[in-house]
Amino acid sequence: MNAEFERPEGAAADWTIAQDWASYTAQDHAMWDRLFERQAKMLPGRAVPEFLNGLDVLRMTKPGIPDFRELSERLMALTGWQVVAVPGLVPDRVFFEHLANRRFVAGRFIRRPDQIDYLEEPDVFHDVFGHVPLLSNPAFADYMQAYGQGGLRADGLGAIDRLARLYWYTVEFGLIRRDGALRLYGAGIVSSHGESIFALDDPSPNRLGFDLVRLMRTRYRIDDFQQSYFVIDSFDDLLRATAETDFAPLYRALEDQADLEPGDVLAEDRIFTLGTQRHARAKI
Ligand code: HBI
Ligand code: FE
Repeated sequence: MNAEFERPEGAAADWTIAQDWASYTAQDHAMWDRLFERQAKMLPGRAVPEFLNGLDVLRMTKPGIPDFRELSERLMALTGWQVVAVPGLVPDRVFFEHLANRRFVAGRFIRRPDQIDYLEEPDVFHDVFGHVPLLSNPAFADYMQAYGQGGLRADGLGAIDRLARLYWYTVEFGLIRRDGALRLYGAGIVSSHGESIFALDDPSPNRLGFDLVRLMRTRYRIDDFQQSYFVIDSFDDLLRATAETDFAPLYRALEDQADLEPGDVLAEDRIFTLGTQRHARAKI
């Protein structure tokens, strides 16, 4: 997926840097608070309760950018995970290696005011607000580690692009069914004001049942809201579907199958919503 790029000066061999929490300015913390309040107001009743509970038990509800050391201490006690700072995107293998060892890598910088609704590289708000709360949930925490281990194996099989789709449509943009309703759990959704409304309420996107192989065939968009979201039944299901599966034969079988476009719907899909695709079409 990502080509070779240089490790910045000052980063350790594993690409980590110090968070240097004391060097955040008042403006940095104010930007976090602004983003936090906007999401915290909207997410009750939309995000899965485990996410909201994670914000609570990790004390992320207190103002300001979290100190990774304190966050890691609480997370370590709950599920054995840590949060470590990196300068930005890291190479795939480095990323997988950290996850396989229950370390979540997070950007330490925060977006500028003109980037409040969209930025390309994950900042501390996306990485920490979006990803960290669910790491307090044992099943999800195990899933993330299994993903990292699977990534290292996928690398050897030339299948990182396939596996990256799994991450995209679950960890970043996943929906979950709860008490007959759909709820958000993907970090890319819960950290985005626009997409946390769009993903649940807009008639445009498809909402389809999770199916591991189907999802690894499906291309995704990085420049706009998703055209399809995939719905899991539970975090235990997600963990089981991946940790207990040998991906090697799946990768081989996928070599003979054409990729699916982001908005495609198949006869065998479990359809929660058949989207109008109005949003996607309006952009072309
Ligand atoms: N690096 N910092 C960072 N954050 C990511 O989410 C990330 C990454 N490097 C690679 C990567 N994600 C993906 O390419 C893998 O999921 C395949
Ligand atoms: Fe992310």
